[in-house]
Amino acid sequence: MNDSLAKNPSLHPIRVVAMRTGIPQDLIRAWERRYQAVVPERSETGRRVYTDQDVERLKLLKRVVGAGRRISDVADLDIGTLKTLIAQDMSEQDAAKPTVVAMGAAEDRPAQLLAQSLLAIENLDRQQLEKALADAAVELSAPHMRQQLIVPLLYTIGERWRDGSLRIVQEHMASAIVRSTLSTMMGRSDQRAPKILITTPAGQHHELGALMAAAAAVEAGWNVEYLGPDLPAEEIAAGVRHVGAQAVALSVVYRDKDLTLQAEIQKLRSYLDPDIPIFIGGRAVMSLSEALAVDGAVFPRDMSEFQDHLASLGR
Ligand code: B12
Repeated sequence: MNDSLAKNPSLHPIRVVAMRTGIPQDLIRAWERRYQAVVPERSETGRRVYTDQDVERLKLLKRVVGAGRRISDVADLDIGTLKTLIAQDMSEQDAAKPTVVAMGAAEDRPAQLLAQSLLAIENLDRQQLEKALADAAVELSAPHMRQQLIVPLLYTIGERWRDGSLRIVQEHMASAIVRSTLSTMMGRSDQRAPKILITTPAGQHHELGALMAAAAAVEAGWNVEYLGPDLPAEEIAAGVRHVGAQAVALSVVYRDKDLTLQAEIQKLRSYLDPDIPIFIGGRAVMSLSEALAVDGAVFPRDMSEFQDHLASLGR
């Protein structure tokens, strides 16, 4: 590595900062982008480099935010003031309930953001929905944002669409904004990492699960080739060969009654090298996993199990 990172032991890449502070990389970047909570230097190759002071600052910010304060209120405080705040919060912890109440409020945040998002969708208010999701990206870690906000939001939209209390136009607006939020959350892959190709099989038009899987795979350290939805087996196999992917992940959200899906998965298996695993997830998989079971098909129960598989494969 021919840049300042390798030469200076008191400068750290974002991966190390995330490990030392316990703050996910995307949240560190969001705090920087939106609030300039830390402003890292760039290495000669353009990567963010953080000083020991940045690391300390982030640890302190994490503590004050954990005690219920909003990052927007504290991001520009200096290290001394942050330490004073923490000391005050700690000394008042026994006597006063506010810290506990504030932490409770922080824990309810996904529920508040969900309510705001639904209201914005009801009102067809694009800006409000974008704002709720942007706030969530700053305040929640990426996995929490997906599991505690985006997934419940999509399920609620589905229920309300079915019972007629939301219109298709409202669902479409929400899907479009969630789609672009998830694409942003996916971030950039490490080009040297092992490759995984992610898509949905032919006939499956729901792509948000595939995008969530893509973001999870990037977080697990894989180089993701994301191809959007509705791809025939021949094209998936051509894509795998072209980019040299070592694994494929498919999202299956719609439980269609015809047998297209089963046939597509079987074709894909026959086109791919036998040691390339095919991960299949999505709400329709539970009831279809027997029908879709081909050699090398893996049905992770959730995203973290998917990430565990990727971690052991990538070693
Ligand atoms: C948005 C939406 C649409 C949008 C999709 C837009 C887009 N760009 O993706 C559009 C308008 C295209 C659409 C179309 C249709 N939809 Co629709 N749609 C939805 C809605 C509201 C959200 C879908 C979604 O993204 N869900 C979130 C997903 C990601 O959740 P999930 O599958 O549980 O996934 C979780 C895990 O399983 C995992 N996961 C997902 N994928 C993967 C992959 C891997 C590898 C791993 C490890 C994990 C994993 O991660 C998620 C998080 O935990 C759902 C409601 C719902 N409950 O999902 C209805 C829903 C799925 N749709 C439904 C229907 C009926 C349709 C249509 C038939 C409507 C129509 N008459 O045309 C078509 C079918 C299109 C097709 N052939 O695929 C039904 C499906 C019923 C069924 N039989 O399966 C639902 C459930 C609505 C309902 N309540 O009835 N839809």
